Amino acid sequence: MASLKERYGQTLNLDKLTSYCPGCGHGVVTRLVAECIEELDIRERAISIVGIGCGGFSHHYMDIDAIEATHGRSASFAVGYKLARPDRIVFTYQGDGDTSAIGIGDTMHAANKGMPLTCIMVNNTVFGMTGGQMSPTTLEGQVTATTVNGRDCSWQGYPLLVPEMMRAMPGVKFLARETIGSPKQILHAKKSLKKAFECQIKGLGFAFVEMIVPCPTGLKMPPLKAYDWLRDRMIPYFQPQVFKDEVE
Ligand SMILES: Cc1ncc(C[n+]2csc(CCOP(=O)(O)OP(=O)(O)O)c2C)c(N)n1
Ligand code: SF4
Ligand SMILES: [Mg+2]
Repeated sequence: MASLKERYGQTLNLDKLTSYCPGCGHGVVTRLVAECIEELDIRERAISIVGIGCGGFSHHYMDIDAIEATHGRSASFAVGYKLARPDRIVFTYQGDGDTSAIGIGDTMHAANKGMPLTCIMVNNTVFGMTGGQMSPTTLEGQVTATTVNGRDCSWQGYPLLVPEMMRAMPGVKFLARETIGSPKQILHAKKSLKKAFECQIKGLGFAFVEMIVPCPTGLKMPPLKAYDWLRDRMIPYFQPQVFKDEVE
């Protein structure tokens, strides 16, 4: 019988037990990223720059180089690293809080520079790691640890649509929002993640993929209910689409 390494390749580290909660979207995204790296044969060149949040453990489950950036600063770390080592395939793996709250300036300026980088934002609409507080992407009316009566957009602002904010930037060459609510959506998401890496391999410019996923613990729901919530509440607002594809 084939060993796990023979079946799944070198990138996915199956020796490590995951820290993700049952039903957490990070598990699926981490797996997809590892599969893309393996299939593109870039494991030796890839470096993951993780943010602070539950996805900050994603590099534990891949046998690749990694840097743990300070909260919100992954995109700036990536810019610096790529300038020093243009031969490397540099990608960020961050949550919605990391990318779009404390890190929104870093994210937008990195995108606007148009350097060949791959940035992955895993949006579960809460600060998962710290106990499910409101993040910039929390939906209108969504109850969180800090919006106990639901987010009131009249004074707390509206959920940020990060890819839409990048759309007009000429240096952004691949831009997509994907989700993981069904096998079909997962396969589509993998295509976009792969293109976001290919965009960098070909030296075309900045690539960004937002992944819409559930955080059952932050939502205080069992996994299946959290997936219903993903379908019924998150997807209608955060509509999956490929905004830009200049990779072909
Ligand atoms: C400078 C700084 N401020 C605040 C924190 C506390 N903190 C840790 S993780 C986190 C938010 C994580 O949320 P997100 O990026 O959405 O990731 P998730 O856990 O939901 O995947 C915060 C605010 C920190 N570590 N450093
Ligand atoms: S708290 Fe949420 S984001 Fe963090 S591991 Fe658990 S389900 Fe995933
Ligand atoms: Mg989050």
